[in-house]
Amino acid sequence: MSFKEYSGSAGGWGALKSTAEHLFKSKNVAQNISNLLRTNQDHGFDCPGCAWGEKGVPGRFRFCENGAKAVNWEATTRRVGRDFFSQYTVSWLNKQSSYYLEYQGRLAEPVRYNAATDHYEPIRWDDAFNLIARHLNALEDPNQAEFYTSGRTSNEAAFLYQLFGRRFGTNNFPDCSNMCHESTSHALAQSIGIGKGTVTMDDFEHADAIFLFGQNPGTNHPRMLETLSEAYRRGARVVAFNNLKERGLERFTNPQDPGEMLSNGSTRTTSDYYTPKLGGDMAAVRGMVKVLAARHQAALEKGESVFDQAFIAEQTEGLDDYLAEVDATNWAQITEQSGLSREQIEQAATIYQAADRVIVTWAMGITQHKHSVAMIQELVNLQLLCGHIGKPGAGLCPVRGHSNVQGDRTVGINDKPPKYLLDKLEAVFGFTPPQVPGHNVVHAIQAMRRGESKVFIGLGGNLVAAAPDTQQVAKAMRQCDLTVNIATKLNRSHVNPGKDALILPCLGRTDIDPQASGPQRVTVEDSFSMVHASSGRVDMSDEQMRSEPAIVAGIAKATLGALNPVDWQSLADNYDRIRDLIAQVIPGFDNFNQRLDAPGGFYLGNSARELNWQTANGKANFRTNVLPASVIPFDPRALTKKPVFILQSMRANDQYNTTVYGFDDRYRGIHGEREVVFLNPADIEAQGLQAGDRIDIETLWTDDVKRQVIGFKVVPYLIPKGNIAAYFPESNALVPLSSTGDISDTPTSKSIAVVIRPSTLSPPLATTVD
Ligand SMILES: Nc1nc2c(c(=O)[nH]1)N[C@H]1C(S)=C(S)[C@@H](COP(=O)(O)OP(=O)(O)OC[C@H]3O[C@@H](n4cnc5c(=O)[nH]c(N)nc54)[C@H](O)[C@@H]3O)O[C@H]1N2
Ligand SMILES: Nc1nc2c(c(=O)[nH]1)N[C@H]1C(S)=C(S)[C@@H](COP(=O)(O)OP(=O)(O)OC[C@H]3O[C@@H](n4cnc5c(=O)[nH]c(N)nc54)[C@H](O)[C@@H]3O)O[C@H]1N2
Ligand SMILES: [Mo]
Repeated sequence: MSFKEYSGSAGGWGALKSTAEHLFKSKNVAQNISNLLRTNQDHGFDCPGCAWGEKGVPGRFRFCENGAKAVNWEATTRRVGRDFFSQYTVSWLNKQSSYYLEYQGRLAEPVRYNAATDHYEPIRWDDAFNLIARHLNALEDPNQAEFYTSGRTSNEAAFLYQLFGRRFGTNNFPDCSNMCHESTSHALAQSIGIGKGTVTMDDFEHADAIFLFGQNPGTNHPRMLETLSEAYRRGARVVAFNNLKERGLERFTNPQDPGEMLSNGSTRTTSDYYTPKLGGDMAAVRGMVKVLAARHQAALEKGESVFDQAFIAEQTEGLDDYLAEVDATNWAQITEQSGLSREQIEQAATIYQAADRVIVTWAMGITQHKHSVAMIQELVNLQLLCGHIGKPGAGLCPVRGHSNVQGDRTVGINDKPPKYLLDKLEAVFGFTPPQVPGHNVVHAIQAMRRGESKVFIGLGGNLVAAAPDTQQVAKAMRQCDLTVNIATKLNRSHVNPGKDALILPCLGRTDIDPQASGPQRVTVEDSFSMVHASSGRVDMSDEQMRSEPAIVAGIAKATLGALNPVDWQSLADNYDRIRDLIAQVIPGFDNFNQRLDAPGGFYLGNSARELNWQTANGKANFRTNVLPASVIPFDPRALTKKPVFILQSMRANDQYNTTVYGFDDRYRGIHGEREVVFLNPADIEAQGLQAGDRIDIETLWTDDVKRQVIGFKVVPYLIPKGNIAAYFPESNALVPLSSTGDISDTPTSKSIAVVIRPSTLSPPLATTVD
């Protein structure tokens, strides 16, 4: 069986070609090229793509294929307004693909759902705000409202939103990060006292080894490839642990390097590649520690050491317990769960041991499992053993997703708010915020489904398509008395309206944001805790969209009336005033407005990097977790005699989460379709299938709900036997909402037990409507 492998490197001419195609498709070419030139520049806008950082080299054109697509998608001249909505019923729109919905253009005016006609109809902004106020104030309890946030929202909008929600009386702030790096936040808080990464961009220039776990930077953080290839070029070991062979983790041609482009050259991005089984990384790292511990014992006899004993003695607690557990873990379990041989694990340990400075990075391949918190703590344990936190060139680097998901949490989007935040809000604004934790994404959906939560407000995002059990979430939305979506583009959540429903069109990152005091800038925080300003370029003065802060302020003012803790209008008039409030409430933001003027913004700092451990015992903690009995959320063998496969859901190259830009995933050799499933060739053969066959996939889970997708095309791929992969959001129908990570409640989107069968039906959704 042959692979239709992508022959090029990641980046390079393929990326340029793909970008050019997307530029022309958006029908706004000149403006878009000018936009690209301003992405991530001082005085430009922050890229609405990923949360990778930027090295401050002013004046340089920072090209990234997927950032370009994100900019381009937003800056289209196509519009979705009253004519569009009068033409199509909501039921008809709900039958169209995600691509079709978003491709129609930017949402142009506020609209309200009319259930009698099944159409959205225009509504004035003030009427929309008053309608929301009426619904919210009619609730028996403020906890019947859900305030969802997606991570593209600016610090300013997010801060106002949490202030409003808490003054209204709830901590119900479900957030996209609940489906993303929530496991990271929990794991790191327990281990090192802060839920963020400890490294800065500079550290990558000094690392001797970079270990990457469960992420696909070629597609999701393309600017990271430049960092990795530079590290490789200067002799650092770059070691990937990935369930799949990903092209971006092999070779990269930097589109910003004319020499490399013209010579068709490329640089490797990794020196070593391991393909563990899904969920097997904890076992792999446990194995590495077992090897290192044995070598450490042997070294001690010669008066040497492998571990950093001074660091361990001064900075940490819990070593003995942890090493006892490592000792008790047997190799059979390690190799079985990881799918790696003992030799491979020894080899990885040797690379690790030889490096004086190690960075460990990770993303969704690590965070979306049942045992993710334990898995991340195992990564931290490894780094603590050798003192690889708090020195240059070493540390922990969870690579965030949405461009401001980290910042939104920093400024208060948190269903479990820390006490200092609530106390500060009380001191500054003179009201007592609700003290009990609110709903995360899973709890919010369950509460809506039970009819307990009645109003849903989404500040960006697309919960229906992003969350598990798509049909259940759609029903949950439809049961609400009111759904409100503040958004740039039409999506699946909007076409599953509540009994009453609003779509409120907002300005995006690329747009100029004019307010009473002049054009405004907003701020975001990247994965390296750098806070910087972003100001858009596209003139929207003839349009009806409003900025996110202005919309939140409008809703708050209408709803709270006499309870208003602030003058919302004056805050919306001038975002400097919002930043002055953030400076008063959130640690690290003193002189916020002044510090923003520094090129590249400012660094918020990280306590763990300073060896200041904000944990209960004031130490960095080795966390002792037993390897799970099984890496999947439950044992499905009682349910079937058929072979069970473990499915991961992941992103293709032409998408941004639920936003589908196109139907290619060129690094994986996929063109023109998304309903594909990647299998090991041996599994394909054993199942009596052939490449190109269509199969149905059905979930095995503890309840009686039938979860299936049909007609997915079989693609042979380098993936461990027993593991399969498909794209999200299509595969979200297979993820059970109640299958969540321990402690974090993150849906286990990388670990779904399924059975497969040859398909007899064709897929239900049109996928290529233009
Ligand atoms: N262009 C683009 N950029 C994006 C996004 C996008 O959709 N498009 N999304 C943004 C967001 S919100 C996020 S969170 C990030 C996501 O960035 P990633 O985490 O890179 O996203 P995924 O596509 O989910 O990829 C998961 C990767 O982990 C691997 N993997 C899966 N399970 C395992 C496992 O158990 N072990 C190991 N070792 N590997 C595993 C998969 O093979 C895949 O390469 O990207 C952000 N950037
Ligand atoms: N099965 C599976 N499910 C997953 C994942 C997975 O790997 N597998 N990944 C999860 C992860 S990591 C994440 S982060 C979530 C993402 O979940 P969300 O953040 O909810 O989803 P997005 O697709 O990023 O949201 C896209 C919508 O945001 C709106 N939008 C875009 N820009 C702006 C803006 O500037 N302002 C406003 N107000 N709206 C805007 C547009 O209307 C667009 O349709 O999905 C999660 N779901
Ligand atoms: Mo994410």
